[in-house]
Amino acid sequence: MLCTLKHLVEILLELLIPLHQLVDEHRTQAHSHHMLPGMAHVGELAEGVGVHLGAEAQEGADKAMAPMKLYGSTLSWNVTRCVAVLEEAGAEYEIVPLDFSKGEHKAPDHLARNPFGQVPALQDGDLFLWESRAICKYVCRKNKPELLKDGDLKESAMVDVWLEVESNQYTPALNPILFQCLIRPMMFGAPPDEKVVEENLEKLKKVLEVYEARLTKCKYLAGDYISVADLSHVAGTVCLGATPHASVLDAYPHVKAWWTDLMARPSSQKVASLMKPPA
Ligand code: GS8
Repeated sequence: MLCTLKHLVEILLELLIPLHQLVDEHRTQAHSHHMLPGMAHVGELAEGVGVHLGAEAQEGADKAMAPMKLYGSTLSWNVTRCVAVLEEAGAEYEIVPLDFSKGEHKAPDHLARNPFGQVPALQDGDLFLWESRAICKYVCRKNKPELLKDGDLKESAMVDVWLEVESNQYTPALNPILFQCLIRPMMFGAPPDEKVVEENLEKLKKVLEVYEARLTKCKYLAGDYISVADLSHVAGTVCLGATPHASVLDAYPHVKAWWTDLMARPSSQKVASLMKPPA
C-alpha cells in the first residue's frame, strides 16, 4: 500500500483521539487567565456607571470581548504550535477539543471552520482561520505584533525565512521520528522502525548544523529578538524530548542554549503541560 507519512500520521492521530475521552480535563480547557479576576465585560462596566448599551451595541461589545476559540486536541503539535503563540501573545482564548473518533472534524460545523476537515482551526468572532502558522501570525498581529517584526522590512523577512525553515526543513525531519518513537508504540504497541528513525535523525542533524551556525551569530533564529519563528518550534521539540533521541540537541551547544532559553518561558511550559499524554 502506497501511503505517505503525512497520511499515516493523520490516520494515527485519528486513532489516537479516543484516548482523549478518558481525560476529562481535556474536554473543556478555558484559558482566560489573561483576563484579570474581577475584570468586567464592557456591558457590565457600562451598567456600573449607569450607561445602558442598546441590544446591537451590547452584542458588538460581547463579540469584541469574546475569547478566541482554538479547535483541536492538545496532543496534536499543530494545535499546540498555536497555543505557544496564544500564550506568548497574552491572548484570551479557549481550547475546544474535537472528538476525531466521532468524526467531529469532518462534521459540517467544523468544515465551516476548516474546509479541509483538519485541526487546528481558530475562530475569532466571525473570522475562521486554519493552517497553524497562519493562525500564529494572526494572533501575533492581533495581540503582539512585535513577534512578527512587521514594521521592519528586513527583520520581518528574517522572521518569515525561519518560519519557513521550521515548516519545510525542521518539522519534516522531526515528524517521522515522533511518529516512530511516540505514536507507533502507543497505537500499535509496535517498536519504532529504527531505519526510519536513523534516516530522519541524520536529516535532522543536517538541519541542526545550520541552526547551530545561525545561533552562533544571534540569540534567536530571526535575530536577537524572539519571534513567531522560534515559538513555532516549541510543540514539536517538546515531543522530541519525550523520545529516546532528546539528546540529539546536545551536540549543538548554541541550539541547546536556545532551546533551554525557550523552554524557560511560561508559554512553552504551558505547551509542555498540555502535551503530557494521559497517564
Ligand atoms: C496541518 C494540519 C493537520 O495535519 C497545519 O495546521 O499546520 N498544515 C496543517 N492536522 C491533522 C491533525 S495532526 O496535527 C488533522 O486534522 N488530521 C485529520 C485529517 O486530516 O482528517
